[in-house]
Amino acid sequence: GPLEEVSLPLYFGWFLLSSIQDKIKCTSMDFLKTLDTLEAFKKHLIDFSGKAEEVDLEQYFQPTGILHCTTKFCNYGKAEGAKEYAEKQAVKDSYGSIFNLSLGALFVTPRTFGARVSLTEEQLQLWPADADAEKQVESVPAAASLPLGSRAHVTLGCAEGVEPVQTGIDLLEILTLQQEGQQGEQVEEMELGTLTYYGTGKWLLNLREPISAPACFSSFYG
Ligand code: ACK
Repeated sequence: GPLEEVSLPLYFGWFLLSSIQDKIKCTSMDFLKTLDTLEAFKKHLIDFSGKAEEVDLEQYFQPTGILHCTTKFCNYGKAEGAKEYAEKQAVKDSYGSIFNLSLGALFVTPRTFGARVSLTEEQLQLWPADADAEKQVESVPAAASLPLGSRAHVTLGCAEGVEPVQTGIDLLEILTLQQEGQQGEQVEEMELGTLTYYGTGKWLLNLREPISAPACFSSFYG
């Protein structure tokens, strides 16, 4: 019936607890502020904004709501595999439980700003079985050969007119370059970690100390 049809959420995921949300927002804003001032960043500004003019990254990326790591985008049941995912035993068992997510890197592209999440074996149980299909992003064909869970991320901000779904795609692009053996250009040792440039506006900061983020596995209806 119609009730069943609306009983599936927009997405399932881990929702960061509010104390850690504040910490991550501070850390990520500090990072943007620093990135903005680096000569290396200014040198590649044209890739980033299409203009050689300065950008204020803190303004450039707009917040996209509650910080979370999407596991399964269900689109209220319209997405492929949504029902199967919701019925998984691991999903039912873990619903409402707290997990510790490990945020190992921050990344910036002309479109999105995000944090990479490294999932544990236990957390991968909640990663959708059709994630391989999800990795088959048209723009990143090589992403299909990346390990399960590679797309896991927290969206920290999007450029104007960019949808949050882009953040995971941008991450897959960077990981694909790494897997293909592209070392990138190590540009800076920052207090937070090592900053690498992967070309065409793609920046990755490997955090010296991963951020451990407590998060509740739940769903969002909107
Ligand atoms: O930042 P995100 O992970 O990217 O969180 C939001 C959330 O679902 C609500 O929009 C993500 N999202 C949207 N569309 C898709 C999709 N087709 N595949 C995977 N994740 C998606 C978006």
